[in-house]
Amino acid sequence: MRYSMLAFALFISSTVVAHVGAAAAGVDEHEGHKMHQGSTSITANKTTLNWHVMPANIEPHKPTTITFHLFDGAQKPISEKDLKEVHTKKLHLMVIDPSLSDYHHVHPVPTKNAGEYEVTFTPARAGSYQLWLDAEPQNGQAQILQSSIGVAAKTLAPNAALLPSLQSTVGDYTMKLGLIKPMLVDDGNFVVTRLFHKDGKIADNVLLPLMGAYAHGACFSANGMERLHVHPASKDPVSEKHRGSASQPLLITPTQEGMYKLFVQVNIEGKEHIFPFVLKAEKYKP
Ligand SMILES: [Cu+2]
Repeated sequence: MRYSMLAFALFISSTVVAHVGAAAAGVDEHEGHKMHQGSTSITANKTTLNWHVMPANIEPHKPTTITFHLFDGAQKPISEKDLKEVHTKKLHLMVIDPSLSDYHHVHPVPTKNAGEYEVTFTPARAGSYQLWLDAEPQNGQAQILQSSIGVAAKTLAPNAALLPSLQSTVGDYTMKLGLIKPMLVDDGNFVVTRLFHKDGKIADNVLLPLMGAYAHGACFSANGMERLHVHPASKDPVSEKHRGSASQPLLITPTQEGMYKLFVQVNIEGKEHIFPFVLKAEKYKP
């Protein structure tokens, strides 16, 4: 099989959550990921999800509760039963500060009020946080909702502040990223994770399933316009007893030129680890 066909097939299977929302909307992908304050909606064929995020005070190292209302195009509250489970959860909320250094992946739960959800996280920084919610209605397609909390940041992480970094150490483990070529905008780019123990040996068979996958990648563009949510293009774990290879291939298709912060979240022998990296997306130059 030609590489491009393979890449396309894997693109469909691995990045469906990140891309279906904007594609279904019939909007230009660049537009679909634009950042808005307050509330955002992306139109799908059937149920359109909207959300309204309640203001929250951000104080470093103090638990902050994010509360939001989820409703459809007719203002009807969306309850948990109206949502499909994706990667073992009904809702995935990714929270990131403007410097793209403090990342949280949390799972909002319904309150007793219809369509209301909340989740608590502990920010490491003051200021504002960007919110990216992944949700898929029973009667509709996967959607990405975006908002922010705290005092709006004037600037996002400037490109210059992020230097490419393909190696990251957390606790006893080091993860390295392998790229076969520079990462190109609007192209499928294979980025392969390789996990090593501190003794330098490759750490095979230490990855446990985490939310139905061996790895969850969250990739944020430095300009704040895009968040990609990617999973290994290899087979998902079949049972909780299975263990994954040290090499997990992620397929990343950036639409923005410049720096991307990538967080790879894995479960190493029962303990969650988040490895940060910085990648550069370049325009194709013939
Ligand atoms: Cu994920």
